[in-house]
Amino acid sequence: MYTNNQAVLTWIDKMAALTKPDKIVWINGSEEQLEELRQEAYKTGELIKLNGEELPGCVYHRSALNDVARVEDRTFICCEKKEDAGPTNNWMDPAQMHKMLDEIYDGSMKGRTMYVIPYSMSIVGSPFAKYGIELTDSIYVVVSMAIMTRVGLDVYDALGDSPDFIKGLHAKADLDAEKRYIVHFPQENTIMSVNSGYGGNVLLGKKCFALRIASCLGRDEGWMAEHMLILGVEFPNGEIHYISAAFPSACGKTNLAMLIPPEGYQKAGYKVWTVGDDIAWIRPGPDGRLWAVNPENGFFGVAPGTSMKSNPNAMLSTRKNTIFTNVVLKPDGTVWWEGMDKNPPKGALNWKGEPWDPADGSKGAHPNSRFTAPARNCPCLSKEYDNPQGVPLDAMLFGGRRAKTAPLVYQSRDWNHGVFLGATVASETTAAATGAVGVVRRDPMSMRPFIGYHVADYWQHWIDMGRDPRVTKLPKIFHVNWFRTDDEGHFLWPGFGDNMRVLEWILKRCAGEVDAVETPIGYMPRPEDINLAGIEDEVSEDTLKELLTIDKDVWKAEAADIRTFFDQVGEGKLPKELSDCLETLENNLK
Ligand code: GTP
Ligand code: SPV
Ligand code: MN
Repeated sequence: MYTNNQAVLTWIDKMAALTKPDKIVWINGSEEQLEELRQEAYKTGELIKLNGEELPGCVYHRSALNDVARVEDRTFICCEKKEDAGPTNNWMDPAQMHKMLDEIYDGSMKGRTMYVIPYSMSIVGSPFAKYGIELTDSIYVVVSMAIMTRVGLDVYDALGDSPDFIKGLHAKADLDAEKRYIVHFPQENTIMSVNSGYGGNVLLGKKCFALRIASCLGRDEGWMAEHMLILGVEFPNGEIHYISAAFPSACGKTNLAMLIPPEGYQKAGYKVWTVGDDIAWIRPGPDGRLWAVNPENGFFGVAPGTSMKSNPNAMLSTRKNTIFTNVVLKPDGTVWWEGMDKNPPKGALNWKGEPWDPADGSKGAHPNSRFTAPARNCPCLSKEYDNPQGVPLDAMLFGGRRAKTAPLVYQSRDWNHGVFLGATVASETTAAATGAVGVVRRDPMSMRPFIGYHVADYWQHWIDMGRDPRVTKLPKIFHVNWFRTDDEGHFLWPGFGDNMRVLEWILKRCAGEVDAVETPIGYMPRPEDINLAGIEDEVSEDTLKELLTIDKDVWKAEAADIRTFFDQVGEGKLPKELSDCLETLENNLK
């Protein structure tokens, strides 16, 4: 026992009485203790030690075959009133849910160990910091939380006697998909996850706490929890400007956060610095601007497609002390995934643990296979990463995978219109969640699976932040789309490092240094203002024009679809500012 905090002790006793573990181990965050646990997990096969020469400190992990992504249909927000969870969340009465869960958890840790993990989201003791304790029967969860969050005994010191921590209970139970539940009780600051061992369902500091619960805290306390990367663009004169960007799961946040500028930009002295790749907590600073921190401490990144070519900073982040989940395991104790290079290994095991023959056409790594890497490993980690105040935002970006509709980039007319752009984001679904892949759905602010309350109230919170007297200089809001395709389905825009060309236009707009064209949907670049130097062969003037074209008929259909969406989810609470924006859009398209 490392604390006398009664709220902590009483709750742990209660959870132990329910789950009945053979023993309880208090995690202190030390490397010695973590190494002991890894050794134990090597014996049971829960973890596999990787090649210590090539990948020092790295381990391999497989989750169960039916347990490889977030389960949105089994994720619940159990607030008192159903109408407060809104139409985008599953809801059940809290008492009824507790009753059902208690039966599932009852005795689920018999013969197992319960680990007590004290962790902080953002820097312990900082104004942004929020504390949590996760109880789990999985060593994989312990070692993952130790990478993804700040785990340590200083959390108990910072907490003192306060009951103000987020309670998280995770039990693997039988990994029965029919009894898998990821449940949030916002009014009890409690998260309960059972019958899963997949990252997003069980690393409770991440989506469950830092987005679903934190979005409720942000609404009540006047700040924002968003599914956003944070990056800094350094100009040749040394000035750094910060941007946050929300793209849905597996739609490019990690890649943009670690962008390497094209050669011409590098020669001129441009650099990009990573502050975060998935989650941003944002609040007004003393200067009237919005300041953002990354509450996490590591990257839980999509493996497939990550290569020394597409994202060398991510690759280099995974060369030590990293956990690889559901990728290909090579006979030499290293790892591989589709898109890493063009040489699929022979004699390797696929993500299921079966001998894998690349020639048979099957995928070796699961499309949602992931790496869990310490942020410290990242070569382009921002020097502000550890700044408890965070960084001031010049721009916020929204975007998604849209094959047609959305142009490469456009700017909102003002904050409320920017909220409209975020509220109406649509994107093709990906392998990050179970269910069909490639289906276009509305994903407001890329937060659809992560908003802990009614989506329309969440939009209202965004509108309210825009007129908060503490905020005197708001970031400018933009929409980007790296995924527009031609008629054969090829991407029109090279993306990745070349996205720097779009960031440059965005920051010039923020500085008032470049004009724009007013269009029915917002401000768009003049084609000559997007720098194509060095990619003229790949992106012709005609291609750029196409990327910056909006088809009126397509947009009329889009506006109609937005109206349907607003009707479905508004439930009489749709902020007037958003319905006004929709009317303006419809009129502009006439
Ligand atoms: P989560 O961790 O699930 O939240 O995902 P993410 O938003 O961080 O996505 P990530 O950066 O991992 O990218 C997911 C997939 O999109 C990868 O397969 C990338 O190769 C691909 N991708 C990322 N950026 C671009 C881009 O600019 N253009 C294209 N065409 N693909 C991209
Ligand atoms: C996402 O799906 O947006 C992720 C991975 O970042 S998970 O932690 O599973 O949510
Ligand atoms: Mn994410």
